[in-house]
Amino acid sequence: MKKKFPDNFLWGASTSAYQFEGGYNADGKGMSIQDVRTNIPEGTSDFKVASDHYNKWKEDVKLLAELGLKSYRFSISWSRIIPDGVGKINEAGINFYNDLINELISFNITPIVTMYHFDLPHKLNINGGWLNYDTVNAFECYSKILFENFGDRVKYWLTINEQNIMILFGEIVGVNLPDNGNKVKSLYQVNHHMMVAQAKAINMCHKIIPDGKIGPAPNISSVYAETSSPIDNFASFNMRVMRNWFYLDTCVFGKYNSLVINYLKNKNSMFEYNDEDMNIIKNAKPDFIAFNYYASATAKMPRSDKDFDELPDQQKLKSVRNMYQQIKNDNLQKTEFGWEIDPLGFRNTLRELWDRYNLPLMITENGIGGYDKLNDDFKINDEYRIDYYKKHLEQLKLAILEDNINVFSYNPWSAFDLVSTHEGVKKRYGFIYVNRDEFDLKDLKRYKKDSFYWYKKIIETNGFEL
Ligand code: BGP
Repeated sequence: MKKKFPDNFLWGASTSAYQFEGGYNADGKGMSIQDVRTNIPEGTSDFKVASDHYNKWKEDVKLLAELGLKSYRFSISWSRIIPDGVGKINEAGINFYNDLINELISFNITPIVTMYHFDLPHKLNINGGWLNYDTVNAFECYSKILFENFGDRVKYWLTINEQNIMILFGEIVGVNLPDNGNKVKSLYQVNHHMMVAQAKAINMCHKIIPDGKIGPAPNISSVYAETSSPIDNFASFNMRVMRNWFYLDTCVFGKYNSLVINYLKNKNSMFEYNDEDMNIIKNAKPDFIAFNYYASATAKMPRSDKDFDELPDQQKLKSVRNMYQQIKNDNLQKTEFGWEIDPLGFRNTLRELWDRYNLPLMITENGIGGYDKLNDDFKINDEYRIDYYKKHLEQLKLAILEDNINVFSYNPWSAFDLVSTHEGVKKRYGFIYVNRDEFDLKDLKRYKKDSFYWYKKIIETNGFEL
């Protein structure tokens, strides 16, 4: 393990606009679906102020520079740039991101920009959201504006964050996808529209930014079978395809995975598409695959219809009748919030991705949420986070140095504490603590956690010191 990561490896960290910026209605910003969200779980904060990065961006970048980051992955809020999703541009929004990008570059931090992270402009949503093909065209216009305004300095672009999670569990992350009566068909129709939108953005990026690189950013997990019985292996294969490969195959190979298409046809839920869409998808070539990894997944096959029917709602949400049931893995430790921890699963996932697609890989999220506490001496002891990162980075190192996988950037979630998608401010992920509680905004001051100093050292030694 006493080796370095490759030269020029982009050590980074991540955030997303609606979870971090606040300023939800500042300077002409339009509402996004996250700003008007009604399904915020009781006892958790909304996203209106978040970590107030909109006002503190300059001091925040300074902290990122002190951490030693080589890259910073953040998202642009579509409704800050175009308040209604289409039409009028909000110059103040353009200025905000110009300032942020310039500041990052002045510290030699490479910006990695997510174009869309769960925050569709509300106006577009009212008009049918992603079920309406107009949103595809709106995304294309939005992407053109991004590339024209920021493409001279931003060379790494991510299209849509966790498209697969939005399709599979959209409600949890605050994305209520429209339903035309046949829910499964509507979901896959939305997915198809996102696929076309993504492909158009890829093509546009290559046209406008000749040295620009762009890729998808799904959440990818290796999937284990609960037992070695053939039927559970069958289920884990189904889950792997439905959760992971369906999304990436479309983007990389330019065609839909036939297992999922057969499933949809058998359910009379096949979405609509035409040759023109498929040509656009086929011609768009991503330059890399970015992905978020938190833990592996485990699947079994319910032994009967009755078994499936009797599953608790939460479990049903994560399962697909006659295909798979996602279950807990007793071999794995859990975080304070019950998420599984599987560092070797990280390497497994990297190996599977590399084996299947052979494209350069970037990690856009990986991390652990916990209840961090600001002590009287203003220190935050998050040893458990250091342990999580250490074990994952060891596996990443092996994947790069032993498996020879081309991974060029690691951007853990998250740089700063921010509002979790559905578990509030109390679930903290950052290297940098933000002093606010769920409903008490306090002074929003930033404090460096123990993990900050640890990660800084890792970056300084280019991974040698793991
Ligand atoms: C991913 C999202 C992030 C982030 C993270 C942690 O799904 O891309 O936006 O929040 O997971 O999830 P959570 O906030 O639900 O703990």
